[in-house]
Amino acid sequence: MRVLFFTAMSFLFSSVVFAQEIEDHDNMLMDHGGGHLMDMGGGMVMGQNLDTLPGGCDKIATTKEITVHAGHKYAKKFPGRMFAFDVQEYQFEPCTKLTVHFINEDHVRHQWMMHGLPGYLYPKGMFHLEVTGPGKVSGTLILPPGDKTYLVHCDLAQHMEKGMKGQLKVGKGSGDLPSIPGVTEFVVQDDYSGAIPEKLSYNQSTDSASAKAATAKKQQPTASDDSFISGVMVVGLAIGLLLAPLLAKKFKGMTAAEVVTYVFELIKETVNYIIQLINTLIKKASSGKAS
Ligand SMILES: [Cu+2]
Repeated sequence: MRVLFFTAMSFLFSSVVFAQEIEDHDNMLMDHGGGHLMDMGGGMVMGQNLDTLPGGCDKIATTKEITVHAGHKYAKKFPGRMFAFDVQEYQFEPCTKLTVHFINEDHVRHQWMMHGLPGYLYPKGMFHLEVTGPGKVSGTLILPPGDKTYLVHCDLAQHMEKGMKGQLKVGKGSGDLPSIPGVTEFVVQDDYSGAIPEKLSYNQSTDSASAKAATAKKQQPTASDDSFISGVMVVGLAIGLLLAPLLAKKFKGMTAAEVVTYVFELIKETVNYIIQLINTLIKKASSGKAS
């Protein structure tokens, strides 16, 4: 009897703890129409479609359910990444009715957003689940026909770049998307060697990814070089434009030799003026000290 009591109590306790940790939004969502469901607690579903067949689907081919976990802890196995889904790649039959249970395990906002769906069925071609803070939200859509790879990601600033990115293939898919953690190569490979990029020895690297990155660096001038050159050019052009009318007036009717002489005189005068100025300042400073 006591054992039963303790079992019951611990079950109750653990379910309370679980409820506090992961908030289930599914029963709190309000249907706003057009497949848009939302509650005040940060749970949201957009592009929900329970029964409208996409063009080209005669019937629902099969019904599937997946649970997607999102959180910082799933990124730990991907060096340099901050957020991730627990699974990066899915594949389904065309015209599958898919229910996604999305569980956010972080104390920030995360999304599971799918792109490239038919716009006549899904607003902006998106199906989108969102939870703020630890919580769960579920949504359903019907996948289109044909072979296509769809991007799934979290659209919050920098979350995709930090690893929260995956792909969902319908049928055979249409190839692989870049920068899917653990699936495909990064588009821009970060370099953690600590070396200053400009001084990198391009031949020393045996790692193919960093060699590729090095080649890319070699081919393109760096941004700082570009801006320096254009900066000098802009200043030069501005000075030239300002001085051109003045000089043109001054040099009118002069021969080349006269112009050169004039410019030399100008420089000499300027230098003399600066020397005089410095002398005056030194004199002032020393007389100040003496008195
Ligand atoms: Cu996120």
